[in-house]
Amino acid sequence: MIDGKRIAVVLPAYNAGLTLLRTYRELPLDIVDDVILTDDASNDETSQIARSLGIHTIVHSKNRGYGGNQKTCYAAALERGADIVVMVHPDYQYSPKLVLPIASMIASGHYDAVLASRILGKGALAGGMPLYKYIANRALTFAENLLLGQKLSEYHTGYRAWSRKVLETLPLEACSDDFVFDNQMLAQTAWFGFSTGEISCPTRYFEQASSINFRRSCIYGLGVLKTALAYRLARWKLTKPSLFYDVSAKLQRAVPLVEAQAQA
Ligand SMILES: Nc1nc2c(ncn2[C@@H]2O[C@H](COP(=O)(O)OP(=O)(O)O)[C@@H](O)[C@H]2O)c(=O)[nH]1
Ligand SMILES: [Mg+2]
Repeated sequence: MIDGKRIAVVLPAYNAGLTLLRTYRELPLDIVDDVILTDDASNDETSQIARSLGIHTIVHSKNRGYGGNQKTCYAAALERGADIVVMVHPDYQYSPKLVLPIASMIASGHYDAVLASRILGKGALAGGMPLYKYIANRALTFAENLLLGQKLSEYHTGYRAWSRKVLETLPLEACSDDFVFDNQMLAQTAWFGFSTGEISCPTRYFEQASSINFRRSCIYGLGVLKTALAYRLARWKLTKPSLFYDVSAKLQRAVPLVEAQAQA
């Protein structure tokens, strides 16, 4: 708890067996009330390890994709009463020790969402981020800041936090089940007028922490540009994309959870 607010950490996992324990061990469990892992049909021991650690574990019967996995995470966190939800990749790429300051920024009431940025503080290249990913990150961020009217240092981190209000308001079911989910969610956050803060975070690149190849990264990059353009056109009232207008697409709480748990 922070200031009487219930803190959940959600871990969207895919083949995280080799890094989950290290990630979990560094969580500040004294202030974290709930840890939830959703296993997107991994081929390894992810769910067994998660259960052995006492983590609330949900297993998808088949691979839904990175975005689909996060939808399950957030639905579960809301269902279990979270006031603040911190999402961190369980691949030990980001420092779990920062959950306290990240969640505190939301508990303060100043921010609705918080991103742990690898770009603030110059840590990305030092942490081993490949140069092509760094350049793409900077270029996409520049374009997005222009089109979304924001001033963020990056939009691509796998470490982010949300207030309950954000998760209950955004039409997250209208977002993709693929990697571009992260970006669409941030565009929705801006669209619905929520404020986003940032904190700097060290990053680590090693084999198990980074598996997305060049081709998938390019698909993601194009999706990011499409999302930012959609936002700008919608702001200019030229289009009404479901990403921003389909208010019926709020997170379906029970349905995916029942399906996921029944198959576990
Ligand atoms: N649900 C799901 N997650 C995936 C899949 N492939 C990768 N991920 C996760 O997506 C996240 C980002 O991928 P990662 O390879 O770490 O990217 P990078 O760190 O940006 O190079 C990680 O937490 C992966 O476990 C997948 O097929 N399904
Ligand atoms: Mg990673």
